[in-house]
Amino acid sequence: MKIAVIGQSLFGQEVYKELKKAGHQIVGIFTIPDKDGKEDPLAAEGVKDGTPVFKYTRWRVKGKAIPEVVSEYSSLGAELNVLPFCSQFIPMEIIDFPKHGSIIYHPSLLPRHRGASAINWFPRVIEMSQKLTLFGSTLISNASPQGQTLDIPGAHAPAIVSRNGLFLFGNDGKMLLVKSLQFEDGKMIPASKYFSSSESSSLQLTEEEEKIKEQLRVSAEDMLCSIGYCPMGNSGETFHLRSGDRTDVRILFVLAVCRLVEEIKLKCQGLQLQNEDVYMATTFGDLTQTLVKKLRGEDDEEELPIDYVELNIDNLTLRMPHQLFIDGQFVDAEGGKCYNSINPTDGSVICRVSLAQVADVDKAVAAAKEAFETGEWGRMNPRDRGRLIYKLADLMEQHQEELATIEAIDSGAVYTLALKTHVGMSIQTFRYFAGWCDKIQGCTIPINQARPNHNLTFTKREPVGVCGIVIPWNYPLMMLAWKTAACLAAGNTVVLKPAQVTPLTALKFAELTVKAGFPKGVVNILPGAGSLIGQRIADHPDVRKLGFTGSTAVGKQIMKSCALVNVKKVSLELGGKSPLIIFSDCDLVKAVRAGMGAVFFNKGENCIAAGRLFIEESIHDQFLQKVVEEVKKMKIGNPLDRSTDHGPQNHKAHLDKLIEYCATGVKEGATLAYGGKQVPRPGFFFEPTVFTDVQDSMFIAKEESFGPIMIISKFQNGTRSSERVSEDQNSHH
Ligand code: TAP
Repeated sequence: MKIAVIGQSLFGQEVYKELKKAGHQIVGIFTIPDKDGKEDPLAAEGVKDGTPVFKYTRWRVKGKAIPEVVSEYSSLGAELNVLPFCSQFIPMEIIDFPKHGSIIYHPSLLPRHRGASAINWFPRVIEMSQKLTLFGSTLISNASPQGQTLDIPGAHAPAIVSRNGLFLFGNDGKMLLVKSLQFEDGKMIPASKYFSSSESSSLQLTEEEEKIKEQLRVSAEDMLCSIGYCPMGNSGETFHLRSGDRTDVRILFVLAVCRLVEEIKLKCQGLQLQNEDVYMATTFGDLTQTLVKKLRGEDDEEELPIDYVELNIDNLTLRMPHQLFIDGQFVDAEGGKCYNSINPTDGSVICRVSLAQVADVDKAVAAAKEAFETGEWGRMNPRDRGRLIYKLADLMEQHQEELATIEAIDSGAVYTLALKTHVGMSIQTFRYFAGWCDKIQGCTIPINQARPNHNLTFTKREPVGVCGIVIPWNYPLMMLAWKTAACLAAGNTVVLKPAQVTPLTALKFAELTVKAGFPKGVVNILPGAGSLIGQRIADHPDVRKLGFTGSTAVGKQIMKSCALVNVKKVSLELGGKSPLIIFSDCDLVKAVRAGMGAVFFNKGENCIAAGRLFIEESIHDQFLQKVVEEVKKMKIGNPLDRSTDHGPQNHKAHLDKLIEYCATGVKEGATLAYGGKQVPRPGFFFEPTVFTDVQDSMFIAKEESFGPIMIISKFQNGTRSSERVSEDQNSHH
C-alpha cells in the first residue's frame, strides 16, 4: 500500500521502519523542521532510505489549509496516512484525502483537533462491507478469543467478534480489542453486537409513550441548541456528533448528554440511562426506542435460566441452584455426573448436585482467564468493581435468611449462629473488601541517595489473574467470603471448589453474583471431590494463585503441586490444636463459659477451637464438675429450632471420625468424664464430650478432633504448662 507517514520522534522512526518491513511503499515522510540544526529521527531515517522528506513549519494559515502544501502532499498519491506521534495541526483535507483515510497513533500527545477518542488506535476507515470507525481499543498480547470470525480484506488474519468486542490481529501476534463501532451513517454499536445489531425490530409506541417522546424531543433539542447545533430540523432526527468535531464542542456535548440523562430520569419515573445509551443512539428515533425498551423492562439482560430446587422451610421458600456455575451459567457437569447433598439433621437427601469433573475445571479456568484478560472485569475502573461488590453484599443481606437456612440444612449450623456468623460475617467481609478496590496502591522507593539522583523506583500492585480457591465444610459461606472477597477486590477472577459435602450456599452465592451484575466468568463454582477437582485446580497452569483452607496434610500436598506446575502463589490456612490455659486465680464462672465457648462453638467444627485445655491442678476438679454440669444443660436438636444450642455434626464421615477419636482416647487411658457417643436419634448428632487426665503423649492430646470434644490436662504451675504448649508443634498454621 502507498503510505504517507506524518509524525516525528524515535517512535515515528520505528513505525516507519515497521511499515517498510511489512512491504509498504512509503511515498513521503512529513515531519517537523530541524531543531538546532538537528534532524528529527524520522527524517534522518527517511533520508537514509531516499524516501522524500517534507518539513513544513505549518500546514494551515488562519485556519485554512495551505494550497501548495495540500497539492504537494496530494501529488504523492498516498492511499493511507499513518500519523505516529504527530504534534502538528493536520488539516482535515489531508486526514481524509487517502482512500483508506488515516491511522493516528498518539503515545502521549493528544492533538486538540482530534478529540478524546484519538488517544487510542484510531483507524478511521476500514473497508469491510461498509466503512467503519473503531472506538475504545485495548492492545492485548495474550488471549485466545472465542467468537464469530469476520473477514477483513488485506488484514493479516480474520477478525473475531467475541462477547467482549472485536478482536483485530496484527502480524506481530498481538491483538487489538475494539469496544464500539460506528457506521457511516453515524450509528454506533457495541462491537460485540456486530452480527446481531440489525436484528432488533422497532417498537410501536403507545399513546403514553408518544407523549414521553415529545417531552423528550424538547429536552434533546434544548440540549443540542445549547451547544450550537440545530439538528433535528424539519426532516432529520439525527443528533449525534461525528468524530472529528472540535474538542471544546465535544466537552460541551458530554455535559449536555449528562443533563439530558438527568432530565430523562426526572421525566420518566426515575429511569436511569447511561451516557453511553445516548452516544449509541444515532438518531432521536433510536434514543426513543432505547428509552421505551427500558421503560417496558424489555431491555434487561435476558434472565438467567436456573433450574432451582425449591424447598419450603419455616414459611420461607428456599430456591437453590444445584448445578455447576461456569462462565455465568448454571450447567450440568461433564457426563451429567451428580451426587446427593445430605441434611445432617436427619440424613435425608436435600437434592442432587452436579459433580464437577476435570474437564469442567478446564472450562471454568478458561472462562475465568478470558474474563480476566479480555473481559469487562479486567478493564473495569476499580471504583466500579467496588460498587459491584457492595451490591453483592447488599443482595446477600437481602437473602440472609435464605442463606442461613440453606447453611443450617446443608452443614448443620444452628440457624441463629448461621445468620449472625456464617452469613453475617460473610456480608461484612464483602463490604470491607469492596472498600479496598480503589485503595490498592504501590509506593515510591528511594533506592539511591546519590546526587544527582535520576532513579525513579516504584511498585504497582496488579491482579495476578485466575485464582483457585479450595475450602472446607465447617463455615461454607464464610470460608468462601474470606478467600473470594479479597481476590475479587484486587481484580482477579475466581474458580472455587466448595467442600463436596456443603456446596449449596456457594451455588446460591453464584446466583447473587449474577444478580449483582458481575461479568460472566469472574466467579466460577465447582462442587466436586478434592482429590480430583481441588487437585486439578492446584495443577492447572493457568491458575496463578491458590488459596486453600483445610487440613495440614492436604495443604502440604497442595503446596507441592503448586510449586511443581508453575510455582503459583499459595496461601494456606491449615489445622491446629490451640491451647487454652486456665490458672487458679481465674473467675471460675467466666473461665467455664470461655472454655465451653472455645470448644463447643459451632459444634467444635472450628479452626480456632481450643484443642486442649490446661487447668491448674488446684481448681481442676471444680472446673470439671462445672463444665459437665453446663454441658448437660446444652440443648441438642434441630439446628432450625431457634432454641437449639448444639446441632448435628457436619456429615457422616466426620461423625464416625469423632466416635473413633473418643474410642482411641479411652483406649489410651484418658478419663471420659462425659459424652463420647453418637446421640440416639436420626442424623449425625454427637454428644458434647469432656476428657480429662489427658497425657501429652496421647493421640487426643496431639491431634485435632475438629468436633465438640474438650481435652483437659492438669498442670501444677504456669511455667510447666507454657513449656508443654510451646512444645506442641500443632498450633494453628
Ligand atoms: P481437607 O480434607 O483438607 O479438605 C479441605 C478442602 O480440600 C476440601 O474442599 C477438600 O475436598 C479439598 N481437598 C482434599 N484433597 C485435596 C487435594 N488433593 N487437592 C486439593 N484439594 C483437596 O479438610 P477438611 O477435613 O475438609 O477440614 C477440616 C480441616 O480444615 C481441619 O484440619 C481444620 O483445622 C481445617 N480448617 C482450617 C481453617 C483455618 S481458618 N485455618 C478453617 C477451617 C478448617 P473434599 O470436598 O473432597 O473434602
